[in-house]
Amino acid sequence: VEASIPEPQRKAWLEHQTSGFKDKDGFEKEVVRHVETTLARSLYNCDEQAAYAACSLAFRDRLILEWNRTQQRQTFADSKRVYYLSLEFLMGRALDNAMLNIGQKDVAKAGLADLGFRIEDVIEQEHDAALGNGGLGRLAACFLDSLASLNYSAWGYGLRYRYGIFKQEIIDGYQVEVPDYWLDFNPWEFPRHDVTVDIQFYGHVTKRTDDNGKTIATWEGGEIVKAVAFDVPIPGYATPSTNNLRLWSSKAASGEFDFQKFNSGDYENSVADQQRAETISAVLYPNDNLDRGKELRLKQQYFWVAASLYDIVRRFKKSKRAWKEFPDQVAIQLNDTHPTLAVVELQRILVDLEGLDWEEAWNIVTQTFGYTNHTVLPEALEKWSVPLFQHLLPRHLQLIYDINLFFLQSVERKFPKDRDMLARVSIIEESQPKMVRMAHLAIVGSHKVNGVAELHSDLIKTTIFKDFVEVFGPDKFTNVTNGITPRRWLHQANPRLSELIASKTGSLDYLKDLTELAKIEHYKDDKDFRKEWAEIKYANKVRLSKHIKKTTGVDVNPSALFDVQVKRIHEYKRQQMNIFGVIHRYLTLKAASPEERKKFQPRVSIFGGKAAPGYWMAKQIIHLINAVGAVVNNDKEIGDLLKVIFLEDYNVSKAEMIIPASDISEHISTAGTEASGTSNMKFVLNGGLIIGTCDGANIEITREIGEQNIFLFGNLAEDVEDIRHNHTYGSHTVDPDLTKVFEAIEKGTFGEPKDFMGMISAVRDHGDFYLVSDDFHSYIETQELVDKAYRDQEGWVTKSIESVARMGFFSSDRCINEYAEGIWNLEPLPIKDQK
Ligand code: 8GP
Repeated sequence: VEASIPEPQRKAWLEHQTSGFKDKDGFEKEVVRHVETTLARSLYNCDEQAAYAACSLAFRDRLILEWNRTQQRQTFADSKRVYYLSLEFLMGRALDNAMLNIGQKDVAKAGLADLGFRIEDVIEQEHDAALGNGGLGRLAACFLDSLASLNYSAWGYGLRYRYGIFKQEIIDGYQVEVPDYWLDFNPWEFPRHDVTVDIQFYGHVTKRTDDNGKTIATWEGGEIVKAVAFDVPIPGYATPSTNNLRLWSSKAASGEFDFQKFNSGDYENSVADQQRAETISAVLYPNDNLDRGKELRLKQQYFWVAASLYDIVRRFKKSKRAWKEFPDQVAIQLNDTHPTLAVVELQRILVDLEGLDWEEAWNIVTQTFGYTNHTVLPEALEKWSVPLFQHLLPRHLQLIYDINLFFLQSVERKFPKDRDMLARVSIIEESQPKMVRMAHLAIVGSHKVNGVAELHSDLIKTTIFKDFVEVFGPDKFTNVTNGITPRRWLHQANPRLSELIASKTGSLDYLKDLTELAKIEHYKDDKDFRKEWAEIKYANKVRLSKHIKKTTGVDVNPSALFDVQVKRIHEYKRQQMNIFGVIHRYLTLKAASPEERKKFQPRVSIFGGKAAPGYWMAKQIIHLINAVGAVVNNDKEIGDLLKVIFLEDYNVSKAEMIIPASDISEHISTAGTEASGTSNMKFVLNGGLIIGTCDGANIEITREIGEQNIFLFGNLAEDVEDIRHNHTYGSHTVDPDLTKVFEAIEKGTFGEPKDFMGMISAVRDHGDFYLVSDDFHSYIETQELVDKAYRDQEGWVTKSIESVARMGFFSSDRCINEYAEGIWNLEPLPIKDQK
C-alpha cells in the first residue's frame, strides 16, 4: 500500500484495511468503470473534468466503506461524542486531501499518468467548498481533520449553503462579487432524503396548568420548513476513522408546489412557498468579524440549530439512558455565538417536550455546552432585537427571559444591590429596542468559555467578559490557542518540503505528532539540507510567479523578496498600512539616484483577500492597492525593484499555493484586535518568516521560535486605549513619512485622489482608531530590517529552518486534545474496537 503512512498507525491501518486500492491497476480499473458507467462516457472522450469526477468517485467509494464502519464503531462503543456546531466550514478541496489521508496519492498519480493525465491538473478541476468567510470557518475545517485523525467520535453540524462565499473578480481595480455556485457537481456530499426534520417559525405560545399545578407551554401555529441532511465524509489521516459532517438544507414542508394555485393559473405563487423555504439555506452571509442583525440570518441560525439538536437528541434517546446522563454522552461546542440558540432549544426540548423540571434541565444544558469566543471587536458581537425574536421565536424569547431571571437572581445574591452589575451582565440589553446579547447567553449557558490565543483569552477576561469572571469565578474561562492541520498546510500544500522533513525525521510520523519537527534542527548546518531547503522555497516562488503572470500579466522575479499579506480585508488587519508602506518605498526609490537604487532589496508585495460587499472602506483599500500596482508595475525606472500584486479571489486552494511561496508575510493588526490569526502559523510552518505586531498568536509563535526569528514592531495592546484617548483629547500629529505618502496620493500619483480620501481621513481626521500613524514609523523601520536580513541569504535560511523546527505546538491536533481534555471530557475511540 503506502510507504508514507507513519508507523504504528500504518500497521493498525493495514490490519483493518479492506477499502484501499490494491495497486495502481486496481485504481485505474475503478476510474475507468466510473468513466464508462457512472459518467456514461468513453475513455476517448474523457477530459480533465471527467477524470476528476471519476477519480473522486473512485476515492469516494473507498471513503464510504470506512465512513460506515466508523459510524458503526462509534454507535456500538456507545461512548461520548462531541458535536461541533459551526455556521461556517471553509473546507477547500476534498480530493487531494482524501488521497493523502487515505495514503494513496502515489497510486492515483501513477494510475492517472497511465490514463494520460497529470494528477495536478486533475486536482485543479475541483471547485473549493467555500462555506465560510475566513479564519473562523477554516479553523472549523482544521478541527474536523484533527478530530478524525485522532480517532475522536465527533460530528460537525453546519448549513449547506447553495452559494458559499462569493467569487471575487477585480475589474478596473475594483472588487466585483460573483455568485459562487459550487454544487453543480459535488461528489463529496450524500443527500439523506430520509433524514429530515420539521422546523417551526413564528406562531404563538399558549400556557396551561396541568393536574400537578405545573405550567405547560405549547408553541403553536406559524410556519414549518423542512431540514434535509447532506452528509460529507471527513477522512482522518493514516487511520480508518472517517467522521461525518452533516449540513442541513432547507425545503418547503408542503412539497414542491401548490397544485391548487397552479391549477387556478396562479403560476408564480404556486412555487412561492418552496422558494421562501429554500432561501433559508441559500446563501452564506459574507461578513467577517461583523454582525448585521438580519432576520434571515436569525432564521438560518435557528433552522440549523433546531435540526442539529433534534438529531443529537434522537440519537441519545435511542440509548434509552436517563436524561441526567446526557452530558456524559454529548458535548456540544458553540463555534462563536452563532449557534447559541442551541442552549435555549435544548432547554425547550427538556422542559416543554420531555417534561423535566427547570433546574434539572438547566443543569444538563450547562454541562453540555462549551463556548468559543473568536473576537473582541464590538461590531462583531451578536445582538438580536427583542421584537424580532418575539415575532420569529416567541417561545424561545420567553425561555431567554426565564434563563435571564434566574441568572440575575443568582447574581443579585452574590452582589446585593449592585444594579449596575445586573444591567451589565443581563442577557437583555435595556436599549431601544431591547436586545438579546448572544455572548451573554452563551456564557450563562455553558460550563466553559474559551478564547483562541493567550492574549485574546486574557483580554476577554479583563474587558468584554470581565463581570462574568466575577460572577462565575475565573475557572470557567480558559484558553485554547488555535492550531492548523499539518496535513493540509504542509504535506498537501508543500509536498517537497514535507518529504525533505520526512527524510530527516525518519518518516512522515511528524504529521501525527508535530513536535517531531524539532529533529530537523540538528540539520540546520548541513549544507545539502540547507541547499535543498532554499531550492524548495525558490521552486514554490517560481510556481507562484507563473500564476501571477497568468492572472495579472505582470512579470515578477522569483529571486526578489516575496512579501505576502493574504486574509480578509479589514481595517483592523491594516492592509492600508501595508500599502502606505509600499507607497513610501516607491517614493524612496524614486528619490534615489540610479547608483543608490542598486542597493535596494527587490521586493514583490503580494496582497489577496475579499472585502465584505457592504464594507466601503475595505473596498477602497483594494482599489488603492490595485491603483498603486498599475503605476509602480509600469514604471520603467523601478523595474524589478518593486512590484505590487493583488491576487484575485483568495481562497483555500489559492492559499495552498501562495503560502509556501512567501519569504515574509504580514500579520500587522492593531495590537489587541486579532484574536489569534491562523495563517501566521501556516506561513511559518512553510519556512516563511513573519513581520507582525504583538497580537494574537504572534506572541506565542515568538515564544516558540525565538525573537531572533520574527520581526515584531508597533505599540502593545496594553497601550492602545491610552493612545486612542490621546488621539481624541490630546494632540494627534500624523507621522511625517506617512504625511508624504498622503501628499503623493492627494497629488494624483495613483489616479483620482478622491477615490482614496476615506482611508486618509480615517487616519488624519477621524481619530486613527487603528493606530496606523502611531505604528507607521516602527513598521517602516522593521521592513528595513527585513530587507537587511534577507540580503544575508544564509542567515535567512537558518531562521527559516529554526522556525519550522519549533512550530510543533501549533498543530490543531494539540489544540483538539486540549479541548477534549479540558472542555469535552472526551477520550479517543481506539481503533482496535472496530468491527
Ligand atoms: C477570527 C479571528 O478574527 C481570528 O483572529 C481567529 O484566528 C479566527 O477567528 C479563528 O479563531 N474571528 C472571526 O472570524 C469572528 O469572530 N467572526 C465572527 C463571529 C464574529
